[in-house]
Amino acid sequence: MSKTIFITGASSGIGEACAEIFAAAGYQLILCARRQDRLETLRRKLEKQHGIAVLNLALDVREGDAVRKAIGKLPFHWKRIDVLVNNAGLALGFAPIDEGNPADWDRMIDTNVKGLLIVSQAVIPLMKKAGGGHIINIGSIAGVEAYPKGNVYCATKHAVASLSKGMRMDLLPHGIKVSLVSPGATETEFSVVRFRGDAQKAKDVYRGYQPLTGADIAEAVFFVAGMPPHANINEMLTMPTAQASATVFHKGG
Ligand code: NDP
Ligand code: 8X3
Repeated sequence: MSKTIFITGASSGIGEACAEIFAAAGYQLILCARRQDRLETLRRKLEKQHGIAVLNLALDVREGDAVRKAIGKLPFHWKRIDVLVNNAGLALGFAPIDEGNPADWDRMIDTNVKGLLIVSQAVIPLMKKAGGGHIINIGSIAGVEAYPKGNVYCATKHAVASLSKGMRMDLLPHGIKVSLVSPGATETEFSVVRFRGDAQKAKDVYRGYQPLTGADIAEAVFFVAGMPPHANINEMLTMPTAQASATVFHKGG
């Protein structure tokens, strides 16, 4: 029987690339994001290319009732979720703490931290019932070290790192693995969102060096998910070769 993976934030970037790599390996996919049109296009493409089944959930991970209802109503043969990738997330703004926008803080905390909790809490009972599973949280180099003007985004990713440790302890007796995959600079729509559609500013983030792609991180997630049942990669930090820390890059090399 083919395995099932549930990916949040599958309409773009790292999540979309995860959908591609797991579909190619024959997984059934449950894809979640707010932009239903994008999910539909992806569903049609992957079902045709790989002959697998895709179930789309047009959901905002911040909306607890809607998430719980959608997961509660999953058809019987979609209830065995082998892997959950908590990937939906965003940064908004790039400003010193005293100049930050509290509405942006709310959205980052609600999506990156509370959204991950809401989805996990809805999926864990299904994994427990099945006797196991694997939760892969997408952290960041921003969850390893803070950087100037990254304050609240970095704090949310530090929270994801800490929650991954706590979840691993709590879920240990249930055979549920918890892994943290933390990317460095990855060229997706991340910076376009952060800079509110300013494509030039977003492009500048990746100028002068080769950033990671969503596909690079999908490879890391796929590797982590493919470990044998008795082994778990607790944490994996994957960086562009030209990036040594959150702030140290070799540009123009
Ligand atoms: P993208 O902007 O390309 O993708 C973000 C995805 O998250 C989209 O599919 C978006 O879908 C989804 N999303 C955002 N908010 C919500 C929400 N409230 N409910 C459901 N889905 C949501 O960025 P990335 O692929 O780069 O980001 C994926 C993850 O990787 C994030 O957690 C990010 O913090 C992390 N990361 C990214 C790095 C980078 O340099 N790009 C580096 C380190 C970590 P939609 O808008 O359709 O809802
Ligand atoms: C995204 C990477 O360095 O912009 O998590 O925070 S960074």
